[in-house]
Amino acid sequence: SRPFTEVALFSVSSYACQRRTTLDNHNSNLTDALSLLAENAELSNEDGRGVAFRRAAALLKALPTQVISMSQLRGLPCLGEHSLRVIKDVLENGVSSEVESTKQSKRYKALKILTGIFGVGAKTADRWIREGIYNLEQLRDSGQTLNRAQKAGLEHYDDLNEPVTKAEADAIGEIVQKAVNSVLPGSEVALTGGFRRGKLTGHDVDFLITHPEEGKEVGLMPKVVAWLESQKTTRNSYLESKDGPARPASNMDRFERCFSIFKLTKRKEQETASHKIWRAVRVDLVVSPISQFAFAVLGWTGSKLFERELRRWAGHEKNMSLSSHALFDNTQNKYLRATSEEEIFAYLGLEYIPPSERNA
Ligand code: DGT
Ligand code: MG
Repeated sequence: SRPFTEVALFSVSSYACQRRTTLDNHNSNLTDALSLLAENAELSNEDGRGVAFRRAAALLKALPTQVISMSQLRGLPCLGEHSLRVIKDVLENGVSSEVESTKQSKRYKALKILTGIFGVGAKTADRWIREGIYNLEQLRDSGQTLNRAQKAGLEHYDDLNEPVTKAEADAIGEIVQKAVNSVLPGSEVALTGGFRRGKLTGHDVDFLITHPEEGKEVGLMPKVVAWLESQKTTRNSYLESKDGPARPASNMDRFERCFSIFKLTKRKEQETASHKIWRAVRVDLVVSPISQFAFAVLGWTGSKLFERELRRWAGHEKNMSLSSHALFDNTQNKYLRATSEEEIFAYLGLEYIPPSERNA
């Protein structure tokens, strides 16, 4: 038996999709530090470093208790040299010097501010910084040409950087349901993204739309958007802006997708001194044919790292290719059909992980 002074050692699977990661995180002091460095790497187009920090943070999120000593981490996967250095710093000094200096850096501050604009990604922000633009005032004064999404992003900057609550997500869900039912009765709307995982706030609200009859969903998105826009004259909540390219369309995404901004009417008690009776909220709409729906639900529920790990597991461990559309078995050279997330996990040889435990 071990001496009682020894701290518990953890045993953790190496892929995040093999683990159950709930929202209660016993190591937020460590995961906040690593997440900030991940974010900084991603904003600097250093994706490899970003993923390494994200994996390390995800591993710590899955631990059942708080880490108090480096010795507890011995033998654990996903913790690279750099991440271990950051963890050690936080455990010994309360903060990581690298995190502190990143937070203070002019470049990080500018990247945060500029990418906080709807429609502005790391590349655009980087270009602006090189042109001497570090904040919104300098951007406004610079005379830079902004696309439609970016103009809306700048106009509604404060609203869009205010976290969306679950109550707001539900209110928007009702509007989307109404829009979809009006233009194509029988259509179904599913809440995806962070709110499906049980998060209480989010940076946007994600919905997936389908119809039980294959093919009926074709051309649905423009109709939904037109319906939402037609509500502009009423006091109800409506769509303000759409289309992008808010994020570059990856070749994985062949769905009809619409990044949009909703004007959500505030309830009486939420009205502020400014007497603004609505607030802007980001809403991400995706349409999927019913035959791909299970893959789409799985692919859009997240977290982003959980998704990435599922695809890595499929490729490296199962010789399969997983996307938000399908699962292809390279060994059998065929697509594997599924009508539920449970079936997809089973094909992948993984224990089923419910959405609330995909918060890697
Ligand atoms: P949030 O909104 O900050 O609270 O967090 P999430 O988890 O809702 O993240 P979000 O809204 O960026 O994306 C929702 C999920 O959709 C995300 O967990 C993974 C997936 N996703 C996001 N962007 C893409 C994309 O470009 N392609 C694919 N296939 N999936 C994406
Ligand atoms: Mg989201």
